[in-house]
Amino acid sequence: MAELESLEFGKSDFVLLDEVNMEQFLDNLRLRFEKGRIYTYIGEVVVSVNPYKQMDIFGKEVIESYQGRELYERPQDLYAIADAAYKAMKRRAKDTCIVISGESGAGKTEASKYIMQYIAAITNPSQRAEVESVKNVLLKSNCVLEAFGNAKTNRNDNSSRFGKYMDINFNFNGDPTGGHINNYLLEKSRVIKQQEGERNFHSFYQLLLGGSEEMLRSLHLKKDIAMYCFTREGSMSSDDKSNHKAVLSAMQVIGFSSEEIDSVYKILAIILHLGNLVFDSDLDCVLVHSENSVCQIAELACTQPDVVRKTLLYRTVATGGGEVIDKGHSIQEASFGRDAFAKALYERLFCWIVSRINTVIEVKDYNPLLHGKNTVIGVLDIYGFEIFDNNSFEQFCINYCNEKLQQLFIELILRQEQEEYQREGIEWQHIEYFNNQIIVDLVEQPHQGIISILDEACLSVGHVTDTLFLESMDKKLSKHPHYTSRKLCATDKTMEFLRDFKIKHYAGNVTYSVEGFLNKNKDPLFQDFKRLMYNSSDPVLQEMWPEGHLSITEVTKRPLTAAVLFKNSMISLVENLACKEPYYVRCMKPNEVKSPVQFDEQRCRHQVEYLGLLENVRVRRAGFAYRQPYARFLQRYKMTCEYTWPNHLMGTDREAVEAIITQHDFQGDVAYGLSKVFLRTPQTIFTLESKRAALIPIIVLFLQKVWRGG
Ligand code: AD9
Ligand code: MG
Repeated sequence: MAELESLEFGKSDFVLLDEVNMEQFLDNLRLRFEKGRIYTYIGEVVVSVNPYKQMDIFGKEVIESYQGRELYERPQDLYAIADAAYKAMKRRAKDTCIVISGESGAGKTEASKYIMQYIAAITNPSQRAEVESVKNVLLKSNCVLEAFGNAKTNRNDNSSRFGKYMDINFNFNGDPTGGHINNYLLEKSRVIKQQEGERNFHSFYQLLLGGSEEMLRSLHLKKDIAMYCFTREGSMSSDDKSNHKAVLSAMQVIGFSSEEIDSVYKILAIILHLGNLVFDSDLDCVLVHSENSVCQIAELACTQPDVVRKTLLYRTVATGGGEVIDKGHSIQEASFGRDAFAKALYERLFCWIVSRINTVIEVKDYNPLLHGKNTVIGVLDIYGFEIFDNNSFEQFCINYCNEKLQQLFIELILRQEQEEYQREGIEWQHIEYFNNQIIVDLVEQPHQGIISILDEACLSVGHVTDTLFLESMDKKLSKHPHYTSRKLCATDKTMEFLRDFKIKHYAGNVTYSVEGFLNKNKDPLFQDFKRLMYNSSDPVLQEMWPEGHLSITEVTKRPLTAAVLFKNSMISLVENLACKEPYYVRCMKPNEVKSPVQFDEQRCRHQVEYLGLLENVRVRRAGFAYRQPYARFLQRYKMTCEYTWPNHLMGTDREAVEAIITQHDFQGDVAYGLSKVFLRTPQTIFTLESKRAALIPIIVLFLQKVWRGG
C-alpha cells in the first residue's frame, strides 16, 4: 500500500513529499537508495539512481508482471516507462521517445539497454522469424557500438564517448520492423591521447588481446598493448578477450561480410601503426623514422609505400598562378597531419559502422496501405553535462547539447501539462521556472552567438589565434548576463595571458579554455590523406572517403566546421524529439567511487539542482498531482463509499466518482475533467489508499465467509 510503502521505503513519487525542498527531496532519495529502491517517479518522469550492484529487478518474470498495467499501479521501474511508451505507441499510434539524461556514469546506457530488452521481450509473441531477426540485430548493435564508441574514463569504466539516438520502428501489430541509429560527436581526440588512468576506445585493446595469432600476424601486430603509443597509457581489462569474440560474432549476426570485418580490423591496425611513426629531420628534409611501419600501413591500406610516405611528408598546394606543387612538411606539421589522419580514420570507421548497421535495420518495402501506420519509439542516450578541471571544445559542445535538451524538457513537460488541462477543460495557472533559452541563444544565435563568432574567426584569412577569438567574444558578449571571461574581469595587465571564458550554464558555471578551439572547430585534414584513402583498393576504405577524388584545385568549398555540424545535428535532434510523446529517465550518480552503499549528499544535491528536479516536482504539484480516468479511479476506490460498493447505481462513472469524493469531503481538492478526475494534493490519494487498505482485510474475510456459505 502506498502509505505503508512510503514509510518503509520512502515516497515512491516525489510529488508526495510533505514539502518540496532540497532537504526532503534528498532524504527521500537517500532512503530509497539505501532500501534498494533505485527508481522514483516525479509524475511520469522516472528518477533513477545508479545502484552500482546487480539488482534482481530485471528479467523475464519481472517483465511479464509489467505488461498491460498502468504506470501508477506498479513499483517504479524502467520497464514501466518502456511499457507506457510502448502502449502509447500501440494503442494511440503515437510516436514516442524516451530521453535518458544524467552525467557520466549515472547509468544512462544501462537504462537504455534494459528498455530495449523490455521492448524485445514483449513483442512478437508469435515468434515470426523476420521480426526476431530485426530484434536480434537491434540488440547486437549495442555490443558493436560499445566496443568502438566506449572507453574507460576516470568517471566510468564503460563510458560512451558518443551520443546515440535510436529509432525503433513498429508495424500496426506493435512488432519491431527495423530502426535507425544517429550518432553524435564521437570524442575522437581520445584516439591519440588519453588522460592518466583512462584508456583508448575498447576496440583497440580487444583486438590486441583477443585477436587470434593469425589475425594479429596478418595485421603486423603483437599481443602487447605497451608496444603501441596509442594504447600504452591504458591498462588491460579482463573482459577484453571475451568481448573481442562477442563483437566479432555480433558483426557476423548483423550481416557484416568477412571482407568488411577484415577491413574494420585493418583500419584499427593502420591507426596503431600510425601512432608509432616518428619523424626525423636530415639536413633540410623531414623523414619518416620507421620505414617498416610505412610499409605495413601501405600493405594494410592496400596502397604503395612510397605513396604513403609522400602523403605523410608533403602536401599538395595550389600556387597563385594555378600551379600545383608539393610542399614539404616541418616535423611539427608532419606529426600534426599523422594525428589528424589517425583521428579521422577512426571517426570515419565509427560512422561507417553505424551506417552499415543502419542499412541492415532500415525498414524496407513498408507499405502503409498494406501494413498500417508505421510508428516509432526513439531512445536517446546522450552525454550528460560535463565540468572537468580543464574544459575544452568537446565540453562546450556537450554542455550546449544539454542546454538544448533542458530547453526541450521544460517545453515538453510544461506543454504536456498545459495540453492535458486544456483537453480536459480545466483551468491552469502558469508556474515560474528558469528558462534557459537565453543560454541556448548565447551559444547558437546567428552572428552574435559563440558558434558564429568561432566560425568567423576560423574563416577569416590571416593568422587568427585562439586569443583573437576570445577577444572577439569579449567584444560582442561582454554585456551578456551568462558570459564572462577572466580577461574581461582582469584589471591589471599581467592578467592578459588568461585564455579562458566562463558560461553560466543552467547546471552551473563552467570555465572553458580557448586553447585549441579554432583547430578543433576547423578540424583540418590535408586533402592528400583523403586522396590516399580514396585511391586504396580496399572497397571499404574507398567508400569512407568519397571526397578523396577531388584534386587540390577542385577543393573550393570550405567544409562546414565541427561546431556548425554539431549545432545542426542538435537542432534536428530536438525537432525530431519535439514531435514525439516524451518519456524521461533522469539518471543520477550516488557517489564518485562506484560504491553501492555510499550516498554522497553534496554530489546528489548538485545533480538534483542541475537536472531541475525540484522545479519538475513544483510544476507537477502546482497543477494536479494525480489524475485518473473515471472508470479506473472508481474501480480502485469504490469500496470506500456506500453508494458505489459493490456496484454504483449512478448514471455515469463520473457521477459515481463524485459520490466517492463527496463522501470523503474532498470537493475542494478536486477538478472534474472530461474523462479524468484530477486531485490537487497527494494527501487525498494517500487518505483514499489507507481507507482502501483498511477495508481490504474486512472484505476478504467477508468474501471467505460467503464462499464457505457461512
Ligand atoms: V556515460 O555518460 O556513457 O560515461 P552512463 O551511460 O550514464 O555514463 P553507464 O550506464 O555506463 O553510465 O553506467 C555506469 C556503470 O554503472 C555500469 O557499467 C554499471 O557498472 C553501473 N550501473 C549503471 N546502471 C546500473 C544498473 N541498473 N544496475 C547495475 C548499474 N549496475
Ligand atoms: Mg553511456
